[in-house]
Amino acid sequence: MKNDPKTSNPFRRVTYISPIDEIIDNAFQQSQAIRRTRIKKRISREQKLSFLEKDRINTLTDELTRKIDSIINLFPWVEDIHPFYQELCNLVGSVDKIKKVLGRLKGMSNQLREIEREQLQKLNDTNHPIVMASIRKETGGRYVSLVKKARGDVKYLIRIVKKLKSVPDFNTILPTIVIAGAPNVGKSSLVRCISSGSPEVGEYPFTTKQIVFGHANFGLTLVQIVDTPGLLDRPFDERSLIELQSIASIKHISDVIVYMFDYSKKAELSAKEQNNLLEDISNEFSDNPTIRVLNKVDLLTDEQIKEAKAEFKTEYHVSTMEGKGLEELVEALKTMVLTMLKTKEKFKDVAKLSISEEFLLQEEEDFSYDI
Ligand SMILES: Nc1nc2c(ncn2[C@@H]2O[C@H](COP(=O)(O)OP(=O)(O)O)[C@@H](O)[C@H]2O)c(=O)[nH]1
Ligand SMILES: [Mg+2]
Repeated sequence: MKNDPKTSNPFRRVTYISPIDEIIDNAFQQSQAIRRTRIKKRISREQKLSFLEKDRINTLTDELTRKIDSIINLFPWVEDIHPFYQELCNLVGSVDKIKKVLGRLKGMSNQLREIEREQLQKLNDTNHPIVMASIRKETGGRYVSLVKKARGDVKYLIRIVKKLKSVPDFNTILPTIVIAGAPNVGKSSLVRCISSGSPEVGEYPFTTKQIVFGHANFGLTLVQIVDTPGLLDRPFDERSLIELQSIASIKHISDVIVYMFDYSKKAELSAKEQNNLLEDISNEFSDNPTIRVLNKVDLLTDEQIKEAKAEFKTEYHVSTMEGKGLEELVEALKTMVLTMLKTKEKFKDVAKLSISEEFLLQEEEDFSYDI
């Protein structure tokens, strides 16, 4: 499931897009490397030269169109990708422009073939060696002036892929737990603590901070857990349009929000600011249930934990540093996710998640979370 381009980051499969100048240089090198006609028959010198020039033109055209077509084929079909990844495209560029650019490249590839037909026809009409060489040179000239026009377009695609490749491989159909809270509350630490394997470190295209992204095995399904540095950690009214758009993109994949509080002396935001931020997030993610977690209890006295509980109305009290309270939190998350599997529209296609039908048909009463 992880490598299915329909559910994972579609930009990861784009291996390499050659810049236009590299495509041109390679094509000319290949074409110029042909020194002798590959036709062995006993034919006149003029005919041999004519075959040689044809070979060179063919090679040049093939190399150019092959490379340009490979860009078109390698690039994800933006209309088909998940809205989450479409929004990311619109953050670093625009889906409309990508479509236009790919359309222009397709047109260019066809034009090269047309020019080739014309020029080969001209070659057939002469048996003068100097004219033949000049037809081949003219073909190269026409190709270069045409293909160079795509320099900016290809650079644009390279830029998009570069930015979107570093986004973690979010699976768009797995249940997703998003960790929010002020800077330094312990979001990344929590992802590390509750992930089964070693989490991936990546970037959203719109933040310079690293995000930590992991998976946890909840028995009947894998879930993905992701933190949100620089996004869900400040009051919303201080945000730029791009940040708001970024937050909107996360809404496409999030199912549960874990909001973390810090009541220790190290807290970056005051208690009031942390509560305000939670309010902003709850409003924005109104479709997602929120679990309130107090972290860093190792730094607090019992009295302070009580105060924090009253201040933040927290349900779980943990220390990611000492591993305290995490089992209870994970159990609560499991319960929430498993209930969602049964009820949420997003998960109705059970086959994709490899959850047994039997499980989904069970009555709520004999539902066992002990998995
Ligand atoms: N004492 C204590 N420190 C913690 C705990 N959890 C995280 N930290 C520390 O808080 C800092 C920020 O943690 P991090 O996970 O990077 O926070 P993020 O910015 O929300 O992702 C790091 O220095 C962690 O070691 C905890 O439970 N107790
Ligand atoms: Mg972090």
